[in-house]
Amino acid sequence: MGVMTEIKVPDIGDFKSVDVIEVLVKAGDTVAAEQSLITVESDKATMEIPSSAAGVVRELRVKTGDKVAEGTVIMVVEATDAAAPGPAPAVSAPVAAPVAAPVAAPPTPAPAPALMVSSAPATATPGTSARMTEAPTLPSGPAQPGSPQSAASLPHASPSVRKFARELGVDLTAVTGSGPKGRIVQEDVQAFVKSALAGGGRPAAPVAGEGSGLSLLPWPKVDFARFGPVDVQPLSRIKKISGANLARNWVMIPHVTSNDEADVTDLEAFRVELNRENAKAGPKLTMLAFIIKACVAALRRYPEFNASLDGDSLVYKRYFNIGFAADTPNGLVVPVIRDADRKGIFEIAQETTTLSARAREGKLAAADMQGGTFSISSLGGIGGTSFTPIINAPEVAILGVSRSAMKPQWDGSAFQPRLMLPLSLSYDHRVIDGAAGARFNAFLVQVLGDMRRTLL
Ligand code: CAO
Repeated sequence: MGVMTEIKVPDIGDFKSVDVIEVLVKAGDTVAAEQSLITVESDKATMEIPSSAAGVVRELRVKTGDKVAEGTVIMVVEATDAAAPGPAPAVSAPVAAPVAAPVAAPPTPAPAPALMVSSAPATATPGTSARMTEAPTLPSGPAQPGSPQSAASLPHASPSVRKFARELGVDLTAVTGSGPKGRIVQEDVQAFVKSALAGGGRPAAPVAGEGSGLSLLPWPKVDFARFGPVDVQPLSRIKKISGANLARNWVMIPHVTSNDEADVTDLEAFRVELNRENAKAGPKLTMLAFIIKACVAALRRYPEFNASLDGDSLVYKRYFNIGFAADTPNGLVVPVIRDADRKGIFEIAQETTTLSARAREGKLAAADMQGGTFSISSLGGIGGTSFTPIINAPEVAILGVSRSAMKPQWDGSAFQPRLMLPLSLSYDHRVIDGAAGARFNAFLVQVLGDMRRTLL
């Protein structure tokens, strides 16, 4: 039986307690001196801890997720003749494979005594036997093609994962990390390769002219607390769900937003008059209720706006369910007025009032938000002159409404003060041509200018 040696975490500089994020060997493995045993991570850095002795791993004392500090025993190694230090340790062997992607991590440096494979400048206290890799802070803009990527813009991954990616020719900037703080783990690289192979693509970065995936850079990681005090609040459940939907819709739908203005002077006077007459009896008539009715008329006239894409087909819906964005303390929700074509202005006004109250109380049922065919996002009560509403997939268009304002309008002989309502129509350009978008808006302008047109 050989001599048993405890392998301990060495002096790791300023880092008192760090997380074990990878264990690179298992009981029974033969390790060489300087071979990386575990990867640890602090708030700001990752590092691999090398073995200070050669031998066979007899006892593993740490696992992924443990916290370790200087002096923590990582494992017990039994010295054997066969385990003499070799030039090519199993885990940190120099990488012979070429780096396929131009922005992959730089090649592995020549092995240095007691230093791990690292692709970033060392920041550990001199004399320690572990080299630190600063957790990358990524630029918000894209890397310049062909330019070497600085250590500060490297994706967040441990050195062994970088090595693994290099061996497979994977550009880590194209891989989404599933580990804590978005760290890329080995499984992410494997999943990336599998999906690239399944799609017939290549794991390396896309080449100009090839129609491949988005290949986005990982999200910038910034230690905000370095620049001043911060508060961290978890996102609400609604924000998480709506955020994921908005992000998908924004990147997958080619949006075009067409802006116009409707003269609602007469309509507003009519609305105010009706509200005065019905002050005690009915619900308050809102501009939104009239806009919903006007949209139904426009959707009847231009049915492709009331449709959804289904593969290579367009599904035209013969019902008119109009969603409206409601701002709530917990985030945005879109309740739906069903069969708005069969409802009068008072009924629609009553429903929008009830649904938005329920939305603010967090009491909407799932069914209240389903089956929409077209949406309206009205910010008119708040302000603004125009904006780009994001299409609520699988719908193909959404109308944004901003604050109406008195503006001078030329009537052919003089300027007249008129109440103008800004309309911002976003539509899916795969389904709707620019001319159709402008026509839809122009029709809405006509209808809102004279609601009698809804009778036609
Ligand atoms: N221009 C000027 N004033 C307007 C207006 C417009 N386009 N629309 C409404 N207003 C005024 C109303 O006249 C009313 O004023 P008074 O209180 O003096 O009568 C006030 O704004 C409130 O309007 P309202 O009671 O009619 O409510 P609404 O129908 O405009 O809004 C709702 C209801 C649910 C749409 C709104 O509460 C809301 O949540 N809006 C935000 C939607 C949102 O967040 N969209 C962004 C999504 S991202 O695309």
